[in-house]
Amino acid sequence: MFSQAIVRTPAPNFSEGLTTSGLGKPDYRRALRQHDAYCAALEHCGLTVTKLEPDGRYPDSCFVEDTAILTGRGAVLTRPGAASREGEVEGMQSALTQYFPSLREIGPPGTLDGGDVCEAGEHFFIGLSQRTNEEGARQLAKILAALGYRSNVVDIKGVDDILHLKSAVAYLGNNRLVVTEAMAHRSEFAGYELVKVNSGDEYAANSVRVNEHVLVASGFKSFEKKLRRQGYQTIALEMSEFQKMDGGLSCLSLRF
Ligand code: CIR
Repeated sequence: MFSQAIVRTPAPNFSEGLTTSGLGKPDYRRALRQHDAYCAALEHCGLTVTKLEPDGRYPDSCFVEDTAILTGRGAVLTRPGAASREGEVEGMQSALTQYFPSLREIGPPGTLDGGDVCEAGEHFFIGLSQRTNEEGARQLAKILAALGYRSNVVDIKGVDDILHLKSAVAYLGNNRLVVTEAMAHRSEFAGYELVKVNSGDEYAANSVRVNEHVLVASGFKSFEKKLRRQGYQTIALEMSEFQKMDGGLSCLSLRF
């Protein structure tokens, strides 16, 4: 069960962040409204939400998930793979120390984005991507092992159109993973029950289980129905302005 979330309000220069989506420039006012609705949904799921101030030095800083890995046994500060995002970690460090007094960290030449790390109970999948390199993954695996967790890497560098592992994989609990078609046949996920998103609906894969609910991006009715048929209570959230910046639901918060 999660009881807390940390988010950072998008800064007015949010549209100057990194993106490959080709979906156009996000509307700042609408992004703020979508962010408010996201925070309200987390509160509805029972979490206390800490909202950090917008930080215009880093236009991508609302995507807080990339700056840290939080586990039940300790936390790790990342070293984001995009140079423009490296400085975001410092701000997260000060927000996290009250909850996690001894923070571990990923050091150079390792790089790792939190979006590449998918927790599945006692196991962690670590994506190797354009942002997370082998050294970053190796350092994280070592830290996780010291905390008593298992992990393995999932190389996604050859998978088209995904920024991070969690763009295509989400853990629902009870040995169940949401996956896109591209990930459904990967040997790393054999042994899990797979909930597939339809081809064309890939953006829906980045869903987030939060206590009794699953947050899903709005506009993917058939995926939402599939989750409901499996007994999940879903909350659909408008994400259009974050999608334009390559962001999904999970990246907007750190949950613990
Ligand atoms: C970036 O390219 O870093 C941001 N514009 C989007 C980061 C999304 N983060 C995530 O999916 N964990």
